[in-house]
Amino acid sequence: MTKMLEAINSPQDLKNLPVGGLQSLADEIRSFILNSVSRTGGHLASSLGVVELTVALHYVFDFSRDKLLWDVGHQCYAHKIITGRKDKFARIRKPKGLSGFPDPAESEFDQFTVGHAGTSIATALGMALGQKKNSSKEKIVALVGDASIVNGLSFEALNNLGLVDRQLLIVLNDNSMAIDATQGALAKYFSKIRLSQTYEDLRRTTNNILEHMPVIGKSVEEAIGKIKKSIRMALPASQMFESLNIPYFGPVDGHDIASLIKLFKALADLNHPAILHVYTKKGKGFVPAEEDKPRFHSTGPFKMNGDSDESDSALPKRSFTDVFGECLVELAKKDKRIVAITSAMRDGTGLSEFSKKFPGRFFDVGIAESAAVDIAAGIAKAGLKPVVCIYSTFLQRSFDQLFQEVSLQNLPVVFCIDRAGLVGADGPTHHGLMDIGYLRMLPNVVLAAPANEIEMKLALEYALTAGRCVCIRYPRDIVPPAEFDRPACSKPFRTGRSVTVRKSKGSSVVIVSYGSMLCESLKAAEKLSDEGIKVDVINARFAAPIDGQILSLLQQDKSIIIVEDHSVACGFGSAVLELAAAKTADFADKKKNAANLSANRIRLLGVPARFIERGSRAKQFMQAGISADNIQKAVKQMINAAGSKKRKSTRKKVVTR
Ligand SMILES: Cc1ncc(C[n+]2csc(CCOP(=O)(O)OP(=O)(O)O)c2C)c(N)n1
Repeated sequence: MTKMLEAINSPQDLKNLPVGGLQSLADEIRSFILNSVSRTGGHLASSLGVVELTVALHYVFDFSRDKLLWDVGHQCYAHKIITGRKDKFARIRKPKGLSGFPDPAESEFDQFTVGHAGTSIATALGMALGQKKNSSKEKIVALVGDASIVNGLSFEALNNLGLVDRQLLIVLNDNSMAIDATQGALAKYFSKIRLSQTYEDLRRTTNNILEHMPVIGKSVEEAIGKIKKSIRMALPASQMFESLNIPYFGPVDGHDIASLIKLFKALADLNHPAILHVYTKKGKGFVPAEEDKPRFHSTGPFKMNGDSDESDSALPKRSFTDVFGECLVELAKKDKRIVAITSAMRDGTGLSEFSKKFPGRFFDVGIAESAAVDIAAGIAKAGLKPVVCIYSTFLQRSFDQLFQEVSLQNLPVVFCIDRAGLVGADGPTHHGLMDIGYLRMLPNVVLAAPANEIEMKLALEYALTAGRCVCIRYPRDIVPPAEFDRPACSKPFRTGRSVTVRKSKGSSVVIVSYGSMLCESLKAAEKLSDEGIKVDVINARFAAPIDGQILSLLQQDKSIIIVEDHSVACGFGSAVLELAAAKTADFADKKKNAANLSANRIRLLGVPARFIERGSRAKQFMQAGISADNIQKAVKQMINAAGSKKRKSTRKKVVTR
């Protein structure tokens, strides 16, 4: 670590430095982030871009009292370093280590655990309203990127800023990038302004703002009027925000610490919400990241020349996402009606190739998950075949659209739900553990999950010919190695039909696996077989509708262990239990013997109702209790329980006799 940074253990240490020394500190912070992330991986480019902004914010405000709200929060590394967490960077995004996002459990300087875009302005507004009621004077700052400010939630909050008549500063960090280039009309509007601005213009704007800043007795409106008059151009960005009655200042240079400090000092005293528009460069200071921003948005370990440095990079790794992307391209070649829609996650959802091959059939709608679903509904209504590619955790944003515009209309929209299940290093904000829950209650919606590469292809083929809404969920993971392929997995997908992948004569327990848990289930079955315990394994394939065959197992006197990479509550297993309960009632009505359908012969292995910390997926499986070892243990417990029940009932019989 370099000299200046060594002495920074809290924002107070930074405040003791002269303004003239802060750029050197920023440079040290930047190389600290770079070195550290090159070893651990993490969100790099956005964090490198906001170093000067972060230093200036901490110099002016006192965030042990004042409130700083980060949007998404992936760009908060400099903030973590300044707020006393630099020694923990070696374990960022690792178990028991630092979160890659803000986390109030980690530091008093963090307000909300975040990771989803568009929340900072609304939560800042809420805090401002609360502070106003409490008559407290803490300053509030929201830092939001140009891609996140166009999210609907941000706009709903901007539309309501008039609710508060006190200080609330929104710093719009404009780097003209989301993960890829920012999409949409506003992005074009911002970029037009950006292109028209020279470095000189930015400096002149800064000076003008400072010169005309409202002093006591002068209103914000008066000041803005003067600023506009004295600046050569007519500040078009201001028109948009001022139409919402939000005083707008900028654009200014987001890497000029001394100017930023002066601006923050001036704006901190306004008694009205305001926006400061700053330009920054994503990836600043690391040429490979400046040149390939999407690749360094979130990266694994890398070398200083930008090459990837994964220790096992020699192994060919194909993820479910890769297979999906390839397969969609193949199907789209044959069927011109297929179009793909994503919400600012083209690369993440595997659509890069599709977007290049079929630019006219690819729509990146920006961070606008709800709109993406309704756009897809409209496209389906027009007779095309929309494939919506969104991460499970972000699709949560679209529940009402899934209900009204898709399910209720019974429209054939295909949802490819990536990052379904435990996600590894991003942790609780990004786990996709609720999609089965919020989708399986919707009528007209089929839920499917492939277990491996071949099934990924078959599931997509099925979905695109089913003529109805099909949701396919798959994890952030590589596809299981070929040794886990089973012949039954090559059978085409048929609505609500499972496949039996392992059958052993004399088995009393069946593992019913949903989606990618097949691999863990088969590993468990192998281990049990080594111990002389026979189990069957069923690959359920569908969570809605559920294969009636699964219930018939209970009538065959078998115990069932259901395994899923999803929350136990409202998941696939609970769907089976609901069905078992309904069937029991049904059989009772028809006076059939329903004794064997009892729920105590079913055991659910899924993610419990607590937040699973970041770490590798393998570790998270163990924590959640869904690893091969957990499955093996559960089978043995079930066999023992069944054995002791049998022994008890035999003893009873002996006594009665
Ligand atoms: C609701 C939601 N959708 C998608 C994402 C994935 N995501 C993380 S960061 C990011 C880009 C954010 O861009 P911007 O706000 O401009 O910040 P920058 O990275 O440019 O600093 C996206 C799309 C997310 N976090 N939340």
